[in-house]
Amino acid sequence: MLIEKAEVLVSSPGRNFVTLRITTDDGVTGLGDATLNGRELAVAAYLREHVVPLLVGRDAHRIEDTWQYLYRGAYWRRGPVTMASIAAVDTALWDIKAKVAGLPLYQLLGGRSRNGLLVYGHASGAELPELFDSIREHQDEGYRAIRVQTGIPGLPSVYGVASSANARAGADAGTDERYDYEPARRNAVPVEESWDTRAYLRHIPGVFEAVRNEFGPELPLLHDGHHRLTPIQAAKLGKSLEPYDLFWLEDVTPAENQDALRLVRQHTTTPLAIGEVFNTIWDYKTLIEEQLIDYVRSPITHAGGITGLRRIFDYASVYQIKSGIHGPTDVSPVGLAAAIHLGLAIPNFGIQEYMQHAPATHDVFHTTYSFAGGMLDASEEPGLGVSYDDEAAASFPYEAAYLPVNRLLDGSMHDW
Ligand code: EZ4
Ligand code: CO
Repeated sequence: MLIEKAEVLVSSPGRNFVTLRITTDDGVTGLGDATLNGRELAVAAYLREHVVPLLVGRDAHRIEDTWQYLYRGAYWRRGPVTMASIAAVDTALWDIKAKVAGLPLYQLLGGRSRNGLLVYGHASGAELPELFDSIREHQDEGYRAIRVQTGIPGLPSVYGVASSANARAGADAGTDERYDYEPARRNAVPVEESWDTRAYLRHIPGVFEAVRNEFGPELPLLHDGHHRLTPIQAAKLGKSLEPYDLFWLEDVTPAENQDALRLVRQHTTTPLAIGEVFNTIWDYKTLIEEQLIDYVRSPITHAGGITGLRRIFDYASVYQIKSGIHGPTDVSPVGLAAAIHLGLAIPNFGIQEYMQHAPATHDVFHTTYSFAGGMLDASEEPGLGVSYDDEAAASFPYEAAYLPVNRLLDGSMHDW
């Protein structure tokens, strides 16, 4: 079974997505997600110019060999553009293999280890009353675990806080509003936000105290620090949140420095999750071997596909570290479906992030996975169970959109 064609599909149904579709000589197709928020066209070019020509004529069944060929064979290894491209090829080939077998993909990954995937959703509010409403709305939709993000006094806009109108309705293309729940905006250049770490550290513990008082001790709560703290600030935050029993505290320090987590770990028992911007197993080496984290956050889309991420999870499982796959709306329904299949099969599943895609996204990506009772599950359709509607995609052309950048109050650039 040879690869006959590979198409790079760029569309913007609710937000920008890059999708790879591989077709074999006997007409079987597979999909892979290669969306890299704010750098979409770099991945599309990498795929079109440097990967697609290498794929045509290869044996579609040789998934591991193709992965090694694209990883080792590039000479210039790793990085989000390369690894998102490899991820798309890998996912599309798994989709094809499962379709040929006539089985849902999770069956090829070892079969079902659980009935479904516990997910968490994103509640947010500028102030406590709005946050409480958002938590209740999520509970009403079935969510059984909730990420909590709030406004910070003195800062006009803060990561993770959706404007309430958009959080309910989703944003329309071309408006000045937030871009499909997420912080990226359709704009030729990134918007600038401001940041004050001391104000954040003063405010957040009181927010969690209020949420626990309102919602009780059982509800699993999560929080995302979004890479903004120094190690000692992160240690202080983890310690100050201990009374509120978080499920996890995410991305407390900038992700490049694995050693930073050593200091954080020495000071707090709050569970730590990291890795949504990591793309290979090497980014986790110190963190996993020294047991400095509790959850691995990379998505299939950015960490070399099912082949790349499964290897990271196997390594993590040796140290009782679990999965916490990134599931924002900037991972396409193809990337999410792949995460669901992998999450059903692995022994060390932790939790799956789930932000629901906009209706326009589902006009292009027809999905078969289900969300009920706070759990995601794959369908029994062979492969990933997602198809791509070219006709619908034609009415959603790419439009530049960027994540914001952050400045401290004195104007210095800071991590966003
Ligand atoms: O900012 O996916 O945990 N989720 C996150 C996301 C990221 C975006 C970046 O593209 O941190 O909201
Ligand atoms: Co995050």
